[in-house]
Amino acid sequence: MNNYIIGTCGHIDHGKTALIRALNGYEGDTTKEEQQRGITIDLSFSNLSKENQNIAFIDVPGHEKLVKNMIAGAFSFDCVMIVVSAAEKIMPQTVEHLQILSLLGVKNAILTITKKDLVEESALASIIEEVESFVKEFDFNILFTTAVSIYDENSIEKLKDKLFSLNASTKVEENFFRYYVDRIFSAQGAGTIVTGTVLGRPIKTDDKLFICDIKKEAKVKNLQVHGVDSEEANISNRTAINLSGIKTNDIKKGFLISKKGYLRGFDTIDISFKSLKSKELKHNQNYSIFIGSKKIEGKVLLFNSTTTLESGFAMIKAKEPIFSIYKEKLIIRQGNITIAGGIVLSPIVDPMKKSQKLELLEALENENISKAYEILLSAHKKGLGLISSAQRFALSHEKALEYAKSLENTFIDEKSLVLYPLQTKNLIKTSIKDIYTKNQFALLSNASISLRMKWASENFIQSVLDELVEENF
Ligand SMILES: Nc1nc2c(ncn2[C@@H]2O[C@H](COP(=O)(O)OP(=O)(O)OP(=O)(O)O)[C@@H](O)[C@H]2O)c(=O)[nH]1
Ligand SMILES: [Mg+2]
Repeated sequence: MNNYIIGTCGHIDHGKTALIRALNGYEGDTTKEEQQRGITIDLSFSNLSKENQNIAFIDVPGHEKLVKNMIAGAFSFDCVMIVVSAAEKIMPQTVEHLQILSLLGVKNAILTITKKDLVEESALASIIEEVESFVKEFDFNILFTTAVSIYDENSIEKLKDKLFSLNASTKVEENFFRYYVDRIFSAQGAGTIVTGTVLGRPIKTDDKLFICDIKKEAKVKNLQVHGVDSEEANISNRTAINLSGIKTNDIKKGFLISKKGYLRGFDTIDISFKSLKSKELKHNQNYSIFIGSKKIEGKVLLFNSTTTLESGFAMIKAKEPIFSIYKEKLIIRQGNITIAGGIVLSPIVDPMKKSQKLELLEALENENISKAYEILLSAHKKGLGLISSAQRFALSHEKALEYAKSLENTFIDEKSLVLYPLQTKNLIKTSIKDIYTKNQFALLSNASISLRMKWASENFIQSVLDELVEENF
């Protein structure tokens, strides 16, 4: 099944929700508050399918005070439908949404001019041109531009056809399942149900999942993909998971669900960032960090402790652990103001000298993974786990192994999945010689030595023993 997520963006009242209703009949804005105020407040999710194609829509609010809700949906867009009213053209939240989407790295875009019935037909061409030239200032790949009215069925049908002709899925398959919870509810007889977008690898019914934020396991009792019962949920699928073994009250919006053993949470992470035009990040100030559908409060510490910066490296010191992966995007805001966008460079922070850290961040920013491995290995003399590559470098196991094999002066233990710098052998050698000098009758085996040096794998120790034999020791 070919599927992708198209999310809306645009200023309040420009017709996002009405357009989705025209496309698939879905009635958004169903809560009492939404109906009273006549605006969208939280995200809504709906579909449009044809044959083996499914488009999942995420509709976002346009209100300036609700940008936080918009971000919680935008991180998972494969493509954005930029909705601009022909009557009002570009407005403040059109701009803010475009900025946020650019910072989140969303590239595919469809430009839809709505409410074309409200302007003279003769004026439409120049309106389209004006809006298009504004949007082109951003780094989007505009797949097509169209003008519609919900009262002109023909324009809606044409848009629908074009949407089905796209192949807009953009997500890369990471090494493991990741899923940010965006809604939680309980259903009579079923128990806890969460909804979210599948990132990374698929899941199946009966799979055991791990809720990172509360370190609890839960089992997949049932799955629904785009509203239909399903055995499996794949990348970019909007998925409802019925979880067993967990109470509804235990889960909150923004929690990250994964499989056990892949992700570690850290309350400090390293990022690179870029501020919006005429904005800056201030050293050691409090900000709200939006990552996935989660909002976290924390301080930003600029790497070189200047007072303010428009772009550079920084450390986020959060009030709770962040379960992020390499290259994951985040948005930095202060109150209701969007300040900057960030890219996670080190989701796992290792203690190291500042100069070494700078080298590591530069390597990670330039996607020089071999160099990053090298630097990390020199900081992890007692072994660097290969499993952590999934989080550190967003690499599959095979790719991580390939990189490891290309490294010089490195011992790879493929069984215990640990890398050691070759020079660490000397450490083990010295210790063996010590034992032997003290007691010539000591029984030395890889197993007995690994009891003393818990960080060293048996294979690694064996390779040292083999060398000692070769050296006639
Ligand atoms: N004349 C005309 N009115 C439209 C059209 N599309 C939407 N509207 C009207 O515009 C108003 C706002 O539409 P919504 O779809 O709620 O706007 P929205 O962008 O979802 O608003 P928020 O979610 O609050 O940001 C409603 O009264 C719609 O009926 C259109 O093509 N023509
Ligand atoms: Mg709406």
